[in-house]
Amino acid sequence: MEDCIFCKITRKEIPAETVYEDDKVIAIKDINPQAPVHVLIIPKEHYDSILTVPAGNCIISDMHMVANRLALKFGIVDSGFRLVNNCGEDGGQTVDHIHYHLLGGRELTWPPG
Ligand code: IU
Repeated sequence: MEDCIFCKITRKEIPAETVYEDDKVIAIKDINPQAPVHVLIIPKEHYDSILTVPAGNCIISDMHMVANRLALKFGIVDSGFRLVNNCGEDGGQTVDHIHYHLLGGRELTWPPG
């Protein structure tokens, strides 16, 4: 996607603090962190949201596996963490390229705002 900000980040046209990368997924530090650990896990292939990922596509489980690895890397496995996908306007999605937020490093409250 030509104008998608996360596609531009995956193509390295816009700088980001990359903490993980493989052929399918990139993970970057969020520019506006909401917790001591706040990483975005982004597939390199563009999908507008979780609603447009085709059934049987492995990208969702790939993203979860990256989240597990990063939780280990950032030392938040024992304390716990949250993996969030915002979908659509009421869900708080502001970038229309599917991504998960990995949040941890502090006690997270519930329910979310
Ligand atoms: P959301 O779930 O679509 O609202 O999440 C988008 C996130 O992307 C949000 O937390 C932003 O701070 C973050 N972000 C970023 O890290 N770098 C950027 O260039 C842009 C947004 I635009």
